[in-house]
Amino acid sequence: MNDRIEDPWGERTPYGPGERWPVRQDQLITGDVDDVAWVPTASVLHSNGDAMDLAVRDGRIVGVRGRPGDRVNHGRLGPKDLYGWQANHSPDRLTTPLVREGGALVPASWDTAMDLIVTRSKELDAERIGFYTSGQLFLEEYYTLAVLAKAGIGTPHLDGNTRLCTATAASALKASFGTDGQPGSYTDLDFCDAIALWGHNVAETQTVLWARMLDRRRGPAPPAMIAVDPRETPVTREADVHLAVRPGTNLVLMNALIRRLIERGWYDPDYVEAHTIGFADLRRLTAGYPVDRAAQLCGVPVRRIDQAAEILGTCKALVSTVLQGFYQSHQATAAAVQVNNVHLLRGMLGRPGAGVLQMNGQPTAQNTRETGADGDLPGMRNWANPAHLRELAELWNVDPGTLPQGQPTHAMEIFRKAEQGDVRMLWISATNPAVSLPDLPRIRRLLSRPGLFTVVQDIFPTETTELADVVLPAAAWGEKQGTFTNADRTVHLSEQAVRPPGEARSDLDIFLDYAARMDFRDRDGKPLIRWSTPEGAYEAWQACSAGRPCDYTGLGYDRLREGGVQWGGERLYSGGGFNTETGYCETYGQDLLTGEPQDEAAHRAKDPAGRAFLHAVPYQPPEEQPDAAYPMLLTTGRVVYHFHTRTKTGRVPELDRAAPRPWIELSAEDAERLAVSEGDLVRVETRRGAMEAPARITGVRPGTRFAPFHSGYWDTGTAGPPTAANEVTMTAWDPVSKQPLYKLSAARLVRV
Ligand SMILES: Nc1nc2c(c(=O)[nH]1)N[C@H]1C(S)=C(S)[C@@H](COP(=O)(O)OP(=O)(O)OC[C@H]3O[C@@H](n4cnc5c(=O)[nH]c(N)nc54)[C@H](O)[C@@H]3O)O[C@H]1N2
Ligand SMILES: Nc1nc2c(c(=O)[nH]1)N[C@H]1C(S)=C(S)[C@@H](COP(=O)(O)OP(=O)(O)OC[C@H]3O[C@@H](n4cnc5c(=O)[nH]c(N)nc54)[C@H](O)[C@@H]3O)O[C@H]1N2
Ligand SMILES: [Mo]
Repeated sequence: MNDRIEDPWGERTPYGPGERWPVRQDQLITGDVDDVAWVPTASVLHSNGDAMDLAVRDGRIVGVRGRPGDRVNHGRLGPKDLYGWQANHSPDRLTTPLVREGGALVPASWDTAMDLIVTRSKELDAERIGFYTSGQLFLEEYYTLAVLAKAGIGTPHLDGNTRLCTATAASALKASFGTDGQPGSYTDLDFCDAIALWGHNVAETQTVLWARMLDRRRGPAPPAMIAVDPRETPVTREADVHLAVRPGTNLVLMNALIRRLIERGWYDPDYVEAHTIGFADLRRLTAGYPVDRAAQLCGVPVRRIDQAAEILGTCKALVSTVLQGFYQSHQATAAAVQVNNVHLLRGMLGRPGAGVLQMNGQPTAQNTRETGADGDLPGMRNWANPAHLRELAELWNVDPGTLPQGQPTHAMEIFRKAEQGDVRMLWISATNPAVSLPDLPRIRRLLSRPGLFTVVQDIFPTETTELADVVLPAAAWGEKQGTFTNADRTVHLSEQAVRPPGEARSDLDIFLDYAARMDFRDRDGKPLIRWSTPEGAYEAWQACSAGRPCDYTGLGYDRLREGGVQWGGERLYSGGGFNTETGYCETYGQDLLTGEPQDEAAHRAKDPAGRAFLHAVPYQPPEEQPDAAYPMLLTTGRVVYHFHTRTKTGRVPELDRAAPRPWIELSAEDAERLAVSEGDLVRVETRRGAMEAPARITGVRPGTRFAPFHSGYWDTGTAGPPTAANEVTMTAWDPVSKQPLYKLSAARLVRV
């Protein structure tokens, strides 16, 4: 194997259209291979779901290998997966509960810690208690949390960090197709003749998926490639057409592309007629977006938009992927939905090579959404549909009135309630908001409020555990059993390979312990939560999912032991029927400009009857615009070697060495104007705060800066200059999905 730090994608194994992607098994192991036991799992450092085995010797993980037979990766692994498991052994793992005493966190027994939490829970009304969870736990853990929060406590304040991540994927899928669930499959890459990457730096964020794309590009009859990104990245360098749009103009571009498809007749009128509603409005609205107007607003040449339109309009089988360049911007859902529109107009769904992936980011984000740990109702049920609420009440054997009614509280609102004193207990699991939420000065302030009781459940000390009242030590991936579902609906079973350190417990066991101590009961006085193992939780979830789009009933642990399986089959919507029946859909819809929910009568009046919605939305400029004081745009994102707030990858020597510090990207012409040289320490300032890092001169759009968001103060010690990008980002979100606008701040840059 070549050096996966030097070359994150590994050797090419070219293949042609309709052929099977060749196997290439990647492996990294310390010591002798012959004396290890192999334990199956899948990657938890991105959403691709790469299947792998952990090598175990003497009760310790000593390496990994990709699983050649798995449908997702055919044996390949990326740099984070090859090296990342070493974080499990970090000497500073949390091994006992901690409680705050006289200002400091001190070790305590599980009884002491849990008693504090239970006492506080019993003192407070349901609406005073909030839960903020993750996209990195296992399905069994989310489902248990969702049941205890909704039917045990009865609070509407439950959400995941998936709000920051793929809330827009869910919103866009629901808005167009009626429910969440990816229409496409990774195997579409084996058949397509065009790939469009909408705000997705797939080369750095899903390295194995990128390897599959590159292998098609190096084989016979390669697919064309379009990339939309204001920066130069490995993706944009490979693409045939790179649209380096000004941040915040995705919707203008999409409207112009759609106008072009319609005016050139590059659409399938029979498919549109039979399977969609809204075409006339879409045609009327996009007529206002001629290519030259878009070129001006987006800051890209007319010719390049025309080239992209021609590829989209004339290809035979298109794969689109959409991610944070679209989702973390204003009008996020409106823009993401236009990608669905392109596929609907061209009938590019439900057949080999034609698919949309409204991507996930975190490894288990799909499950947060499916199980309702993001606040939605479990099983892609509709919170506004009383029949769906009754189904759940029946299943859990509780009175429907005990479940929270109405719209669930989204994460940004939960934090606002904590700031205002409406939420008095906040239980944070497997996420590090003191680095990952926008406007960190505000987040630190509100998490430190004396009136707020904060529980933080993590595997390491973090910027967030530092602010907690109680810290609970969790078992990590590899130390517990459970399932999770990747971005193309493939479900993997992850087995327990080793024991957790010290007194750390699985997140499932922690939630079960809490439910038992709270003595949650059903209508007949029996325990509300009747399972005590991962498989028991999974079986309860299977029953909950029955008859819904994400039906897991055929996918028991035994079946998953044979390898990853997709729920819903290879592709959704093959027959052209969508999940938009009023009684079945997950949402009655929202105004995509304002986010205002529509009611059942409005949905019924449209009579979608299994047809998909073509939504038309006018562009509005972002609220925060560059001005004299803050003349440029800052956008933020990821680098290939690090995962989020670096709690794992920062503890892995190979990965830490590859990118020990953040940086700030600017174009050569801006650097010259500002007299900044490569490596100079620079400072980005916004109305919220400042961050400092060395300058990097790159192919980013002039007028735009980019900073990775990975580094909290844990990296540098509290005394150092601020390195987290979220010191400068703002508290603002897409009105439909409520996903924050990490990709868009007016800022200025100064040399330090
Ligand atoms: N190495 C690594 N891989 C990861 C992760 C990680 O932390 N590290 N995290 C995982 C998770 S949770 C997620 S959500 C995914 C995210 O995966 P991506 O979405 O691919 O990652 P980002 O870097 O956040 O954003 C993608 C691109 O959006 C571009 N962009 C910025 N502003 C705009 C804009 O206005 N319009 C357009 N069109 N593009 C814009 C940025 O320049 C960036 O290159 O990655 C997953 N995989
Ligand atoms: N500026 C800016 N900010 C962003 C983004 C951006 O692009 N730009 N992206 C956003 C996105 S897409 C995301 S997904 C978020 C990610 O933001 P976070 O979720 O805050 O990031 P992580 O560092 O992954 O935090 C996960 C935490 O869970 C812990 N953990 C890991 N495994 C387990 C486990 O099994 N059990 C428990 N209990 N704990 C565990 C880790 O140690 C870590 O502290 O950041 C968001 N913030
Ligand atoms: Mo994410």
